[in-house]
Amino acid sequence: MEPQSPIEQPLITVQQHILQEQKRFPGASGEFSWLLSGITLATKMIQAQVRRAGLTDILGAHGQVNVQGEVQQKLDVYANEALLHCLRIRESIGILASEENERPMTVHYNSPNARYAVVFDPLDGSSNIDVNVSVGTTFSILRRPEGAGLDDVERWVLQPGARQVAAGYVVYGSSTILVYSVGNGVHGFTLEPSIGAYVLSHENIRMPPEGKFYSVNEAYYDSFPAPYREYLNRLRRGELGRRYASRYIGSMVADFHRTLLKGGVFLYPPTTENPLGKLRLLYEANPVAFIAEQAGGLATDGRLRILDIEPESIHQRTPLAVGGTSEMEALARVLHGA
Ligand code: P6P
Repeated sequence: MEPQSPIEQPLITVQQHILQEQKRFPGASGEFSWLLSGITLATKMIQAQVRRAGLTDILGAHGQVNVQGEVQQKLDVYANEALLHCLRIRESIGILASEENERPMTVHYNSPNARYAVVFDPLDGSSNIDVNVSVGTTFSILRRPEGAGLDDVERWVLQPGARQVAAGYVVYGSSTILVYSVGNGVHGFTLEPSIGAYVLSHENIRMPPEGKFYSVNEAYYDSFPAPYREYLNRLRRGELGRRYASRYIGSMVADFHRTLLKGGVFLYPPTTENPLGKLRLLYEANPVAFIAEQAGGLATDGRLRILDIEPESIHQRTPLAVGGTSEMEALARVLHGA
């Protein structure tokens, strides 16, 4: 009798999965999987620091103020450097744009193979680092527009989210999970620390059409536009056909990840302080909207489908509501006066 294998089922790593997905891109020479492996490597480096944040002097403010006017936490700086380091050596990348940098970076200036732009938020939710709350990395991959030269930086990145060729995020939480899509469904990989590999743990994730949580910062309730207040009241009163509980972590990636797996709705409406919304279109809303739609959910800015918004600037903000079809259709009815 064959000895029992200690491994009950085959391990599929994210690299194997990417190679399988790669076959969907005719003519792709493996450069796409090489690009994505730069992201997976950088996030392993980041998670190793996030896990040790309280043990080294890496915790706490870096002292610099970033382009967002936010005091940079040292881990923000480290995460940004890790991603820039791992990605700038991928010859298929022409442009790198980060939440931490005012301007995009041009790499591989002369390479004809430089055909992708990667836009990312290296450490979303970083204000939560000091209190050990989940934080995350988001990324969005765009193809160079026809005829755009490397000096045409804005054209590479100012594309509607519908043109993303891939997008995803990593949540550094109770475990480290990478969720990504190349337009063929959504798949999650949990980091197995003992082997240092992201292993397939959530194949073909589908967002439940109806959930039991709504997720919003209720402290700003009075400053939300009236339709959003009415929507939240209906959720609270059970008028959408079920009782809802409230969950809000304050890290978009963690709040969205729960919404993706459990359903419901996550929203950051316009507020008095942020009349155009707080979240960033290119590297927060777009990756999340791409994943949500690939998993059967919806994402809007209250008027438009997030993925249809034509960006005008790299760090532009947008209102965001993302969730299952039931909650999102109910929001659309309220926003249209029903
Ligand atoms: P508020 C974190 O700073 C972040 O950019 C998102 O990750 C998060 O969803 C949002 O801001 C939280 O903002 O105003 O509720 O603290």
